[in-house]
Amino acid sequence: MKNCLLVLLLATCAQAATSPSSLIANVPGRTTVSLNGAWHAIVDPYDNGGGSGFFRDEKPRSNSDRIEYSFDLSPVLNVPGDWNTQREQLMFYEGPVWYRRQFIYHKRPNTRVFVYFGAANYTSTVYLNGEKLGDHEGGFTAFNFEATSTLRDGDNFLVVEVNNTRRADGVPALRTDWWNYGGITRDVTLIELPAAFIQDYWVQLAHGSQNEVAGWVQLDGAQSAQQVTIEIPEAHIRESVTTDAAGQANFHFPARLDLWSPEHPKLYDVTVSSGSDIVHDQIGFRTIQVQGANILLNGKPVFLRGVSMHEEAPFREGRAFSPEDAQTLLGWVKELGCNFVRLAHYPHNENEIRLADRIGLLVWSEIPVYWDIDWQNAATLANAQAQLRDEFARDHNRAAVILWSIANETPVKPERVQFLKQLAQEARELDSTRLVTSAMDRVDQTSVDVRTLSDPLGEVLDVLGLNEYLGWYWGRPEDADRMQWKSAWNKPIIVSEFGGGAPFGLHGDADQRWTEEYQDRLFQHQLGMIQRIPNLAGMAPWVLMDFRSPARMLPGIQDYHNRKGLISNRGQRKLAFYTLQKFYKKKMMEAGK
Ligand code: GCB
Repeated sequence: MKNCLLVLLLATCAQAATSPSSLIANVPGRTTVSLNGAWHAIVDPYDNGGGSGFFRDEKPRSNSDRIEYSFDLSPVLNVPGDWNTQREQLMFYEGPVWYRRQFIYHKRPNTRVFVYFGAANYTSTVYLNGEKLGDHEGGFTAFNFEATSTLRDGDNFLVVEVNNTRRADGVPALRTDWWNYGGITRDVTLIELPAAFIQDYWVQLAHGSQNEVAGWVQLDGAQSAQQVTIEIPEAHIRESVTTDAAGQANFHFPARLDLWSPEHPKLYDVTVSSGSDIVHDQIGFRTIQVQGANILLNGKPVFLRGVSMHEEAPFREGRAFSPEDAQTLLGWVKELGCNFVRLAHYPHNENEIRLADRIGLLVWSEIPVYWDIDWQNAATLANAQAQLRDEFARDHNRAAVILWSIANETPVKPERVQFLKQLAQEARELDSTRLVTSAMDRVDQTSVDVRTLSDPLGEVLDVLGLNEYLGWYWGRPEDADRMQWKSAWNKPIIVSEFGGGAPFGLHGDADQRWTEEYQDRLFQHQLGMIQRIPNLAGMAPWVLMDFRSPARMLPGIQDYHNRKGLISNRGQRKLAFYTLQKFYKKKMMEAGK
């Protein structure tokens, strides 16, 4: 109850807040020019390119000129795409790569142009026609820079230095259990906009209400107050508001809407217009709240039948990036009988989130505050906060997203709680309408067969994520039959990870590690135990599909892959896939879904 009140208070503040990021709502329907495709790329392990001015893309003007690089003579890398899986020598490469793309652009009057990157891992410096547009840090969030005055009519060239060197002060820091894929991993687009345009908007149900819509619109470049119109034709809604001096307008109006849910993923066409700018989006409306140990979707308790997944490409190696990748991965999630997916451990690409909206999957979205990071470093905190803001900026209109996860398996120590408290606060200031969570793995051994979740971070979360690997990293699978769980808080618990590794096709006894039989046995005992966890509101076992990891070296078994997938990276379902599927089908029947 106390929580609800707090959330309600914050709700009022958040709904009056302006857009927190300069990210442009890159919605379908905007006029865009794709810069995807082949980019010439120079691999620069000693980082010579900055000093040598690679961003100028110079060519020798005479026979005696000394220019010690050439984009024209360098091989190409495909964008979007990680570099690691495009060239064998780059599989383990960590360092700078310089990308160059030439393109022809015809300038248009009264048009502003932004260059938009879906993501590039980990730092990026962007230059257009030899001039720097800006820098970005963070491997999984979108960013854009204005290019209007730097663009030329005719030939242009864009140079991007992308560097995936791991950093002790980075987010994530030096150690992860996933591949450090480098490169421009998501789409690159030029977005054309009028002089004054709709930078961002938030259209959603007012906090705690199922029949009022509330939100804001943020204009960029407006010289005076402007009228903004929000339309939801199917619901007979047409509302106009006027922006203030900062180009912002809040709105609040009654609405009768068919609510979005996994069983009924209803999306409405929503139009926001102002002056000559208009955006078309498809938006679902639903509420998500916590009441005691329950998660309520549209006011009713929901059990989250989920699975965790990485953004790893099915059937080929590397980062997933295409709508087809998303279809395959989320298709498997559906096939398992899930209504929920944990997109670990960083913001996934927008294709996945939009598809989840369309097919009805509730989403746990996470920033890569993973294991140990530089908790006492103010710049690291600022970086994590910026990643959270950028994640929110891109996805806040998506009904599918219900949980912001601020961290995964972070060590219990005071400076970490301090850091994460500030992130939780940031998440709530940005968005009071969703729930804040984190996956935690530190539990107390209360007695031989009792474990208690008492990580002090639990205090600041709405929903507790529990990563427990009973039967894999500790104990035997059968120990689950006796194990009891307690929690220091009366809050919903999601078992956010458990699992065990088995390469597809390795068969043997059920007590032989690495066999599909062992993995399956582990799942069978886990599923019995999990249902006895008090306050259980959902689960997301580890993991949908095998994925690459530099930390998994065992030859013949892992070969640099984490094999805890229920499906191999060639799409083969393992025994445990069917066990989980059967369990979820039963849960669905019980819930009458
Ligand atoms: C975890 C981590 C996840 C790892 C997994 C494992 O607890 O959250 O990133 O990949 O365990 O397989 O050990």
